[in-house]
This record gives sequence, C-alpha cells and structure tokens, in this order.
Amino acid sequence: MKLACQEGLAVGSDLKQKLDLLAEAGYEGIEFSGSGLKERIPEILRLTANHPVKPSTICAGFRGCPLDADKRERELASSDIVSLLHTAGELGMVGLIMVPVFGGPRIPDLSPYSSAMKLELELLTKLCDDWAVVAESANTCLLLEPLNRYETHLLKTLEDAVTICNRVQSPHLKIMADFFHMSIEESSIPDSIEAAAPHIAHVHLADSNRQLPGYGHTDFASGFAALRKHRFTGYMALECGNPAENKQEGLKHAAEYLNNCLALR
Ligand code: LER
Ligand code: MN
Repeated sequence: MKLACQEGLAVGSDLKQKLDLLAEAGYEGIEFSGSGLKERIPEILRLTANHPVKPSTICAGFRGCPLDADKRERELASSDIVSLLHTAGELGMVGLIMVPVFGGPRIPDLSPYSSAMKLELELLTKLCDDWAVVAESANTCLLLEPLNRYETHLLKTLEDAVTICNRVQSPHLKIMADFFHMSIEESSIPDSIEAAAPHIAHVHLADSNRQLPGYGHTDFASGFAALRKHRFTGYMALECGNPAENKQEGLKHAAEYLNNCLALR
C-alpha cells in the first residue's frame, strides 16, 4: 500500500515543490482534481517521470451531473468523464474517482412505475457499462465513490457500489473506499472492506472528524489489516483538513501515524 496526498493539501508554491515535499514527508502518490487537468498533462509527465511521487488518481472535477433530469447536464457530465478517463490513462493513473450524484435525486419519482432511486441505479449501470469500455481503452479505471447520507442519497456504502460493479462486470469499474464516509455509514469498516475487497482499487484517508489521520477516533489499523489480507497494493490518498501549525510537519506525522497503523495488525 502506498500513501498519497491530494494536490491541494500538499505543501509548496508549485507542483515541483509539492512533489519534493511530499516525497520528503513519506508519500508516493499525488491525487489531482480533474478541473483543468488535461492542459497540465505535459507538465505533470515531465515533473513526475523521474520522481518518487507518481500521479495516482483524479478526484472528480467534471461538470454537470450524470443522473440529472436534464439531458444536457447528463451529456456534459458524460463527455467530461470520458475526457478525464483519457487524461487518467495518459498520466498512468489508477483511475478517475466519480460520485454519481450529490444530494437528493434530480429525477422525478415515477411510482408506482418506478422510484427515482431505482431509475437512477438503472441509468448509472448503463452509463458505467459505457464508461468501463472507455476506461479499458484508456488503460485505467472508473472508481465509484460511496459518500455518506449527508452528501448523497444513492451510493452510501461499499456494498451499494459493489452492486453496480456486479451488474457491469468489468475489471475497469472499481470502488474507491473513503474512511471518512465509511466511519459514518458502515457498521464495521473492516467487515465492509473484506466484503468489497476484490473491487477496491483506491482509498481516501481522513479521520472521523475529517482531519488528518491521528486527530480523530477512526481505527485505521483494523481497516488496513482487512485491505492487506486481500493483498491491496494501491494508493491511499489523504483527503482531509490539516490542523497542524506547521503543515509539512502535519503531513509527516500523518505518514508516520499511518505507517504505524499499517504495521499494527
Ligand atoms: C466528497 O465528500 C468526497 O469524499 C470526494 O472524494 C468526492 O469526490
Ligand atoms: Mn473522498
């Protein structure tokens, strides 16, 4: 397992300095937002070619919503997702992280014919079928991210995302497991990781209060043990606040804390 950090959380005034300081703090990957990323491909490839910190993933950054009632919103999301999958492939990344819908449903409830959620899950399956083909051609993955109940109504647990993966049956459709959301929604983080393990290709790290690991009460060691048991070798990227006065020291301590959790069980 390799530690990574989102670009916005890394310390430094430019990408070169961020990569150098991440390496010094014990990180091996950097996660980017998808917004404006295509234009940065040459710079990122040049700076990471011979660097110990590699581009790991893209976290969202697409416009529109793939499950909106308005076709133009859906098409905007889909064309951005396709473009970002190609960007992820060009950068040699694990994949593009995608939340299908934030907040409540954007399509109407058509009961008794169908609930909004049933329609959303059917539409999402169809879209993921198509995106998995694109991801395969780009040599990367689409990573479904379940959130918590305060941020979405649709995919809230790893099991919810596994249902979509099982329907699509592509090795290019995977799951991103976020410890913050899991700490709210899963009754047991290690058990849910065990059940979803074959589908998990990336992890987000934040403590129970969405601060750096070590500032809250999430038991990372048991979750990491479940990942290790299933031979997870991917990136785990920090997506959280950094309350430390010295930000670089905060990142260093978090890496030490996480490595300690990795060694615990
Ligand atoms: C949002 O809460 C989140 O965890 C992000 O990774 C969404 O892309
Ligand atoms: Mn996340």
